[in-house]
Amino acid sequence: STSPCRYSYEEYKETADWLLAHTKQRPKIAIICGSGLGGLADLLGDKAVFPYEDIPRFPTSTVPGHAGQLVFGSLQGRDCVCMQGRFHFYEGYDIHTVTYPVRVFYLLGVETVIVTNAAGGLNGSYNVGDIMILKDHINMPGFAGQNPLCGHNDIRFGERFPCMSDAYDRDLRAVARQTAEEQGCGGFLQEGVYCMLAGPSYETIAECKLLQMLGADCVGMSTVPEVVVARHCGLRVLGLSLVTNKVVTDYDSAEKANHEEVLRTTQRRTQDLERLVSQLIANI
Ligand code: 6GU
Repeated sequence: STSPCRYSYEEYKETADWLLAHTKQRPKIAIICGSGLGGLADLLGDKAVFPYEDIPRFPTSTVPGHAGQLVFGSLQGRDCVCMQGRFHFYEGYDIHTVTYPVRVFYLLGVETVIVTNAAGGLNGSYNVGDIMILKDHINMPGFAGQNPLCGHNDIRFGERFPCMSDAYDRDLRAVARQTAEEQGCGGFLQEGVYCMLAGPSYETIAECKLLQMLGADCVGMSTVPEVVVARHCGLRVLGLSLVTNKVVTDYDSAEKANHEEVLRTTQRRTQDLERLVSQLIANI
């Protein structure tokens, strides 16, 4: 539920100051890795690794085997901080906790956030394995009162009523498109609208048809809260979805949305996505 002022400025600051005292790195880029896409953090050079439970006031993972850590390091000669393991609303974290790391990034001096996720394909012309650059989003939990900016607004982070029509940076999207072409990913690259639902249940057939009518191209259970908080404090955002499965819209279909297919596709494309993000960072 939304308690007003879930966290104070001083709490985020304490976390950020602790991190700044424990690493010499000063990243301008943060990467929030989607489920199964955390392998990117292993590519960083000159790593400083902080398990979430060691970071003052940082949320901790309650799920065993879901160990999360912040990885600072260098990718393509650029200092980055990488979230290996994110907090999902469906795990029971409140919406302010889900976005806690984003304000810490801001206080570290980060200017650009790259978010990745696994998503279901709603657009009929999308294929399993496609990579979609986020052009826009539909914040369905926000419609239902779960916007991470609900509650007291601390002006040190941003304004009360932030604009979201430019949430996904046009220049970063152009760099992503160009890098994808160079990497040979152009044949399975899309650009579209991501719709977040709270999950954890997958969509019914009627819900999938509804989301298609609303103009959504992909559906998932993450990313949007982090993007809203990042834009609030003026960070530039690039979002990438991996289309891990196609949603079912036919009552006669025997297909069923399932986590195993999501994992299989993630494994198949994880290297492509890692290379894309890594090369992209060199180009921004
Ligand atoms: Cl089909 N739906 C949702 N909500 N999230 C997903 C997904 C589908 N596939 C991967 N993530």
